[in-house]
Amino acid sequence: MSLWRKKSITKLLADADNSEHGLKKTLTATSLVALGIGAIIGAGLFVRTAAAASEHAGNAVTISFLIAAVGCLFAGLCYAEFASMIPIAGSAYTYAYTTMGELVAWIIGWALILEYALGAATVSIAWSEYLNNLLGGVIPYSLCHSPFESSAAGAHGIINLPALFILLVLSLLLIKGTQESARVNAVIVFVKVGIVLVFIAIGWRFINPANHTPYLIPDNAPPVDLGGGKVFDYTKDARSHGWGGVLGGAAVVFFAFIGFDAVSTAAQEAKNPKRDMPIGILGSLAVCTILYVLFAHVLTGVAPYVDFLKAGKEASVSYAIQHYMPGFGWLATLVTVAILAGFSSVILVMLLGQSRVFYSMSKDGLIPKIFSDLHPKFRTPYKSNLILFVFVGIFGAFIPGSVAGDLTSIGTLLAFILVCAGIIIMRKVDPDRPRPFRTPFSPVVPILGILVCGAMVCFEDPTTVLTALSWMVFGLVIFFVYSRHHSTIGLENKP
Ligand code: ALA
Repeated sequence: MSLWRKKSITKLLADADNSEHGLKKTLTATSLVALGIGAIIGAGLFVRTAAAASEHAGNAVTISFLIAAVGCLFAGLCYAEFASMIPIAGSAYTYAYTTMGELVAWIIGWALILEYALGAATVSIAWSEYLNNLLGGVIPYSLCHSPFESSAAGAHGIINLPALFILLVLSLLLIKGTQESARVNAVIVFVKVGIVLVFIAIGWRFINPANHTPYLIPDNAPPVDLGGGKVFDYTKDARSHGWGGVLGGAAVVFFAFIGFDAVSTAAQEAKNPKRDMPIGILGSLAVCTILYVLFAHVLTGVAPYVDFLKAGKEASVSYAIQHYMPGFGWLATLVTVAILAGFSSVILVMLLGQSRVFYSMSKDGLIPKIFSDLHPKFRTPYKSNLILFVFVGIFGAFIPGSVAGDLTSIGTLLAFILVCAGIIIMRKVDPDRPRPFRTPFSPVVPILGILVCGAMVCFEDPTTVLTALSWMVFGLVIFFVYSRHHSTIGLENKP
């Protein structure tokens, strides 16, 4: 039984065309860009920008954003070629199945669970924090934190109920239908982009040029007293000052870009996938990069970045407005409300992406059939959505957000690297297949994608990298015990 058996693209496309009983084709180029932005702008921008600036890159967090964007651009160009060539639900997983064979496809599918399912869990935890912030902290600590967390005052977490709540609501919305979900998403994207623009426009007037010098954190930056006997020492770690800090910051803010590839998971539901997928992927990436760099420039200009180590650590954007933009308290509340809506759309697209990856894996026999059963009326994979809610809910309710967030980044980087490799392989083994969109300068761009994304993995926290590797080993066990014996291709080829 070969580990490298592949799916035929021709058969794959023929199966997808037989869409009478499959997923509905309802998404246009504009809704795909909106879907991308819906998945992209979230906790990464509103939470991790301040963390990356204060702990790693200082004002040069803008450069960190650009580095992360370059890695995503290279990977995005590779995604766009695949998505236009193989417009099938399932994204990187499907691409790998046709190019690198079953085992690599499984590895990517398994890594994508880290990206989408844990990504949704991470943002649901951030949602819970901001909700409590908006409500003035009325939710008891124990009911909005994981059992692994405790407050400075000694309270312990038990379960994160708001995170569970938002996951349930959005799972039910997804079951109702992709078109409805896309419509809700479009409204949220409008609000989210609007608030980012308003913050940039108003905040620009409050930039204090003194805050922007020096631009990088100097090698001899003084330690910062965090109170309670704790001190943050910039000189201790190469990832906390100078250019090392800029790269460390890139690994942190990379989370802010996760999601543009989620557009490719909806390829089968796009009206004109060959033209619209590249527009959806690259368009959403471009819009977000511009917004992020401007946002980071304003945030670090309005408030000194060391503030984000201390009082401004949580709800950093509201903090900056309240403390350094007198007369704009209303904006702080508005920003929080928009952030809550924004987080919801990120979770929605992540859950959508995950259920579509499961759909494809299940159609291929690698995971049980229940993951591709469609609802008789809504034609959505409702059982999969419900199982996913339980799985993601366990993480959202019981795991700290930072753990889930770092794992999400590693899983995504791994998938990006394999997609870049897939383009190089595909150009060799199937050079004549029509490619409505071609990755320019191949193999230079895919190789650069592998290098930049690989560098970001090296700048992630070593413990997180180990945990992610354990997850991948667990996946391999499942593959060898179950999946390869149930694979549709394997069963078809049996004598
Ligand atoms: N990019 C998404 C976010 O920042 C995952 O929340």
